Amino acid sequence: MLQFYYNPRSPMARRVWRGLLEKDIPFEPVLMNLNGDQFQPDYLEINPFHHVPVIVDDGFRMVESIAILEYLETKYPHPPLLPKETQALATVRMVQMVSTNELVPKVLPLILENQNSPSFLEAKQQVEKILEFFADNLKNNSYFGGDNLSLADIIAGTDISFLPYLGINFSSYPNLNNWFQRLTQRPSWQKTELSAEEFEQFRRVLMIMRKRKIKP
Ligand SMILES: N[C@@H](CCC(=O)N[C@@H](CS)C(=O)NCC(=O)O)C(=O)O
Repeated sequence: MLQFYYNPRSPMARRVWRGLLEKDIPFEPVLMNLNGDQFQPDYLEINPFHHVPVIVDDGFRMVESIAILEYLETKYPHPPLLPKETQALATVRMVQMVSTNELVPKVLPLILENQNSPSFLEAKQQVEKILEFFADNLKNNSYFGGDNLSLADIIAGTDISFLPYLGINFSSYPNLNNWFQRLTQRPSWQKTELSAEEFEQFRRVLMIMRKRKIKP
């Protein structure tokens, strides 16, 4: 059976977790305590970069959340998480890249910095720009690729899900707000989303990791 190395607080692991649940792929969860399990020699053999998530499927090892989701899409094509139509597919690819390359680098300053600090305010401004971009690309569709959930929804939806806990909500963008509500109602989300209390614990763990100079 496919093994899934994860920690429930890791957003990158939650991307893959949600993909597995949406596709109803049976898997064996392997819980990693990111306080040190990731540096054990056995794990470093599986992932020399000491990150979660990792999957091992029939002996085939994969790291990197997006690459893993792409692999799952090819190997377990039903239900599809990529649209077929050219522009819809291009939008999905673009949104997942924007989320990864523009939004994710702003996560740490938003979570860890004082809310009046220049780096927090700069990150917040960038996030507002990203939310506007997402809303423009979502248009009046239910999901970024059209009527059905796609990898872009899983990736961007996971990456922005902590924002409401930091006082950044989506109310200026009604279509994005409705999309986010739609996502949070899905069983895959309800099983994996962090509560406000769990988010607070996550924030504390990040602070400890930063002090110890571990990359969160
Ligand atoms: N680009 C990687 C990033 C994975 C990553 O940064 N994982 C973090 C948790 S969100 C981690 O495992 N941190 C512990 C460490 O690096 O020691 C991916 O998308 O899978």
